[in-house]
Amino acid sequence: MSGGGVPSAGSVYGRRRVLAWIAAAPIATLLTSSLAGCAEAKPVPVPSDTGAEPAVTVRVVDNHYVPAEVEIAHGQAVRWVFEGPSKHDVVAADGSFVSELLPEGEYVHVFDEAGEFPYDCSIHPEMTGVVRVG
Ligand SMILES: [Cu+2]
Repeated sequence: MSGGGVPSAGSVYGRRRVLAWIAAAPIATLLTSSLAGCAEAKPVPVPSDTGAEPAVTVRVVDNHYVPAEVEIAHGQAVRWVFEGPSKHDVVAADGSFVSELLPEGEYVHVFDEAGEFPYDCSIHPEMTGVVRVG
């Protein structure tokens, strides 16, 4: 007698292939999502509050925010002055203020809510700053 209830070698092989694929799927998903993280686009720029009178000015000079930490009262504005020659930007971790990449010029943002607002430069992750709003 041949066959009967004994599975053929082919079907055992097939089942192993499926199990291997299931085990590999989460790894593939992780790889895909970490790659997507690298390619993550910067948040949409938030227009500069150009008319506002700034309470403090932060210089954006290669490759630092000076000073990196500023403290203001709520309702006040911070002005970032880009001094070049490289392009930089100001990108809030929460997306509440986001400038264009600028070689020079300025960006102003009015902070209406109290809190701590960390930010960085989208092309120089080592450039970090924080605005503390009392
Ligand atoms: Cu930069």
